[in-house]
Amino acid sequence: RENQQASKGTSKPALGSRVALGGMASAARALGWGEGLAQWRRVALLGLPSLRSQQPAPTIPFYSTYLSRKLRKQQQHQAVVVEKDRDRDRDREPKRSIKGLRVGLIGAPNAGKSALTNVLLGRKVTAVSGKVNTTTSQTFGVVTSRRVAGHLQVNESEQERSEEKSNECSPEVTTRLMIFDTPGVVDHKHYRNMRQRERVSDAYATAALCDALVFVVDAERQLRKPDPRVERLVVEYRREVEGFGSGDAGGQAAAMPKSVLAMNKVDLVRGSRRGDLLDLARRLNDLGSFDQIFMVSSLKGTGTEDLLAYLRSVSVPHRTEEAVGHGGGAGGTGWLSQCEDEESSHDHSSYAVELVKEQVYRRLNGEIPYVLKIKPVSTKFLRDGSLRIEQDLLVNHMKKKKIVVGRKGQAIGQIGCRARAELEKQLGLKVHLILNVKVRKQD
Ligand SMILES: Nc1nc2c(ncn2[C@@H]2O[C@H](COP(=O)(O)OP(=O)(O)OP(=O)(O)O)[C@@H](O)[C@H]2O)c(=O)[nH]1
Ligand SMILES: [Mg+2]
Repeated sequence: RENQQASKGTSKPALGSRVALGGMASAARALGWGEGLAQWRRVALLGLPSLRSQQPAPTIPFYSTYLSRKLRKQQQHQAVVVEKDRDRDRDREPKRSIKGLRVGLIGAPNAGKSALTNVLLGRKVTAVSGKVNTTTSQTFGVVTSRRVAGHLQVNESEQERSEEKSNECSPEVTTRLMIFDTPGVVDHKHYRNMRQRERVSDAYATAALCDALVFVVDAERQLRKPDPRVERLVVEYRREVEGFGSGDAGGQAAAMPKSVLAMNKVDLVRGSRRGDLLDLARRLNDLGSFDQIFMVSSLKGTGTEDLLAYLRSVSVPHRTEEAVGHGGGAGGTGWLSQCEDEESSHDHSSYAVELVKEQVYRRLNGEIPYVLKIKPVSTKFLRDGSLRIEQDLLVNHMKKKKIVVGRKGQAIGQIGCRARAELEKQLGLKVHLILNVKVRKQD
């Protein structure tokens, strides 16, 4: 096509060879040689790749020497121009640096790890409920912030990011925090069953891959009725994490991870009891020797900004974004490229499961939330842009099915309504959520 354009005299001289041939073709047409020369031009074109790769031009005696010399000259000239352009762009681009940190939230069941994860991420990624062991496997989310000329922007969209790039010459630092929520941990003596053992292993194994650990404690509970099991965990969790080792050879996680104590639920501590928080902090620090201690409320969002600022400040620097894209190199920060692609461990389908699960834990009592399995059936976008999600809620007995459905379908109706509302809020689209309650076949 370019040759045809060239012969019409409309194309830009991108490749010297093509212009030369196009010129020959139009000259031939002017002389009335027509088809014969067009044919010959096709033969010449077939020889071009070898000219481009600077091999000696084959077979076509008439102008091959002239052509290859001319081509080579033009190619050299173009290479110089491209190199100059690249240098100029590099000088003009703002100095960019990228930092990252994998943060594992760890602690006893119900301490508020999931609630704190969601607050740090600024969106709901993991289920929160008042029941213990709501989280059964690790979940992560990524929070990206950029500091451009001293201004902090958190989780900005791609569009904003590219607009910002035109703001040249301002130094910018991108920080990605990959925040992992983990199942609640208990010490070995308190394993109730194999599933709990697996959950605890999952939590420690995740923590072992992190560069910083946030040990979350329910401060109000610990003040009201100090729990010796939690104190034991504070003493032992580091050893447990080290026991799982780091699979990231040569990575940052091979170094001792930073450890932070987050005293959560401080909003529940009122009046004179607030002074006791300092004593509790001192006592826990004696047991766990933390790098920093923060008093936070995941419910009200207080103190969480300070925690985020600290995590950003201890993030591991990386040279350039290019290096991140190539697996991280010696810094062991290859995981940062995963962060670029994935904002969280969920796709739409698993995210819907998480939000339905949250409502199941909130609405149903006893053993039902623990025996109920949620199985995604289908997730698809409809023509009007809305999302249709269908899930099966499987229980192991007819009686339990009746409880999940509720009188006149009230229970399942409420679960569905609330989960759908939360999904719509979080995803920003219309959602049709279909929940089927079924008795699963006994294995
Ligand atoms: N008042 C108050 N309640 C909180 C706070 N953080 C969490 N909660 C509540 O504590 C309960 C447990 O919170 P989760 O975030 O699910 O606790 P978790 O540590 O993830 O629990 P597991 O997943 O079971 O290990 C929920 O009812 C939360 O609403 C807080 O800062 N203040
Ligand atoms: Mg949880």
